[in-house]
Amino acid sequence: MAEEQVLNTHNASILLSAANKSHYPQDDIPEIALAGRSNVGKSSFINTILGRKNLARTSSRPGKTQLLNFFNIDDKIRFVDVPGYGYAKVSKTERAKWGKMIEDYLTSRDNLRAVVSLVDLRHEPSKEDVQMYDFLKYYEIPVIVVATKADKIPRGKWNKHESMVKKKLSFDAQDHFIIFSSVDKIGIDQAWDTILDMV
Ligand SMILES: Nc1nc2c(ncn2[C@@H]2O[C@H](COP(=O)(O)OP(=O)(O)OP(=O)(O)O)[C@@H](O)[C@H]2O)c(=O)[nH]1
Ligand SMILES: [Mg+2]
Repeated sequence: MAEEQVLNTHNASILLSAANKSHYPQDDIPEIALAGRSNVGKSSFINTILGRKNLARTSSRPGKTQLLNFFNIDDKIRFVDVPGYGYAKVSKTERAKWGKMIEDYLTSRDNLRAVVSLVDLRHEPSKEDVQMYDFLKYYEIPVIVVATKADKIPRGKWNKHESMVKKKLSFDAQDHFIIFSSVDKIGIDQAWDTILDMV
């Protein structure tokens, strides 16, 4: 998509929640999925770039989002909010179900154009963050790494933290990297430019 103007970002709504393929929307609308550990700020990212307070539900209770939530943006793009990983208090059975749901979606969804992989700019990426990035690279799914919660770090340290995150991920210089904050509204334009380039 060429210009952000072609998309009315105010025209956004939750379309459906799905646990498996049979419930995915059946059309050709491009999708951008959001992945990241529980509580990293995936739902906040969706709300923030759409300028909405609570379209995608956010919570301080991790592990709340259990289904793939499909958001319709002006009938032109969809965001797919994926339940977070790394929440300790989840049973083995639940975790396995989660894994299959995500893997099915990421490896077989023709509509998928890119995954926004969220990490916390404050910390070294977790083992699971690295696994997710490796998984996306293995399947050659375009990745946009969004390092969020930048408001929690002084600007003068952003570069250092960016290098730390990239190093731990063995970041591929061909991928996109965006510093973001839902609190201070940082990185919104860059996120839209990147997303619209990929759909
Ligand atoms: N300071 C700060 N807090 C944030 C930011 N983004 C999200 N949060 C907070 O982090 C918590 C989790 O945010 P969510 O958006 O619900 O996280 P999530 O990744 O959707 O979590 P799950 O749905 O459980 O996987 C909430 O308390 C948010 O207010 C940010 O950029 N800065
Ligand atoms: Mg969420």
